[in-house]
Amino acid sequence: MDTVFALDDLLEVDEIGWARKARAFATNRILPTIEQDFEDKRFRVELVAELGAAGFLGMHLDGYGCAGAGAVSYGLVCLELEAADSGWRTFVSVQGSLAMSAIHKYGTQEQKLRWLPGMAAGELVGCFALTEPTGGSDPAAMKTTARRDGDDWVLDGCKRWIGLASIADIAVVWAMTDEGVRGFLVPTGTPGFTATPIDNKLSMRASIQCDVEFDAVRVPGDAILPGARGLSGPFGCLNEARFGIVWGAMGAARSCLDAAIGRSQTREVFGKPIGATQLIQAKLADMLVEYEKGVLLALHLGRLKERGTLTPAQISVGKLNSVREAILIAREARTILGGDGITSEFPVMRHMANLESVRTYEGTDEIHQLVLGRALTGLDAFA
Ligand code: TGC
Repeated sequence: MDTVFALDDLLEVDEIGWARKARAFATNRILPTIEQDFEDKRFRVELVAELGAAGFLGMHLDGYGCAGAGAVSYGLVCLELEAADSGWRTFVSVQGSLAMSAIHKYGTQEQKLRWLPGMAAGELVGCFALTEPTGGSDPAAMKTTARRDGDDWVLDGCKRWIGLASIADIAVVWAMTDEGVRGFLVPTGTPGFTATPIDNKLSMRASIQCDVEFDAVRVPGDAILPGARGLSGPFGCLNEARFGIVWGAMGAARSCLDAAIGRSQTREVFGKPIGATQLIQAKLADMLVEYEKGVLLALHLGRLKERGTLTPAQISVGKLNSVREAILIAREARTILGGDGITSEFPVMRHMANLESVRTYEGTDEIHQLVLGRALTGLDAFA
């Protein structure tokens, strides 16, 4: 099921090319094993280099081996990958939108040359350590510290829900210093750095999220990202990742809608396919309307991003809408599938479970509501 509004008519030829490439990757490399991988809690690390070879890692960045593609192309790739599984879109987000973006935006030339080409190729993996065990919504309250010791920095503290940390080569770590929040590049082999995968997840099971500890982790003075000062540093990267989610969640929604349409044509109840009943058609129509609206909103935000005018509040509109509606579409799809909808014969429960994570990371629904409330009223309701 592609958009009934002929989305391709609104896209450039190269954008359609990126989308087709990502759909082929998802179809051939992710979908054949994803149900079993989800069941087995298996992250197929061998696909990382293939994603790099396809040009998907840091694809919206310029130079250093990155593809330099437009925002809409990047969004379409996120949509196609997340139509297979949110875990793989998350991988591309953490690597490209968070870790690589941080180095690209705030790093020295030396740091960029050291890390970005290998990360773009999928030879090196990065992670982005911001969220702490006490919660992710208020990074201003972070307890992880970095203190000067001679020419070095010494980091202490804990982070939680850090994607890829146990397989990462380099961690972008946000820590409180005497001069506020700063970012550091910490090779994960540094003594005192420990990453432990969180094992009891019922969502995002085909991807890796970790607890991370810093026990007197010593890095040289030039490990600091000089271009990032204060929380605008990590938030600038979260903007990139949230933008990818605006598109990605619609991919999960499309997959659920596809499953529901297909099943409605074959599942017979009361002597005819349920797709021939008005109740089911009404559900499918409502799901389609929200999917089409979500994709068109994503495209609008993508065009604003390409023009350089996209604001954080506009990203909040997109993230809030896409994930919320994708969850509703997944739930409605499940009802159309009946009891079979709770099995792994269909992708719907897997998407539904994954989307609960997507709803929570990169700013919860409530955080985005408050960002928008502040934009509308000029009044800050966070504290
Ligand atoms: P506030 O006073 O609003 O701002 C502090 C400074 O940050 C700037 N800023 C932004 N800059 C760029 N983009 C944005 N979206 C920005 N939002 C704020 C702001 O201009 C200010 O700069 P400056 O230079 O004046 O200091 O800060 P606040 O503490 O009141 O923030 C409020 C709030 C709630 C919006 C913010 O804290 C927030 O967005 N919270 C949610 C954080 C979040 O999304 N956490 C989840 C991260 S997911 C994760 O860590 C896992 S990574 C994925 C993985 O590994 O799998």
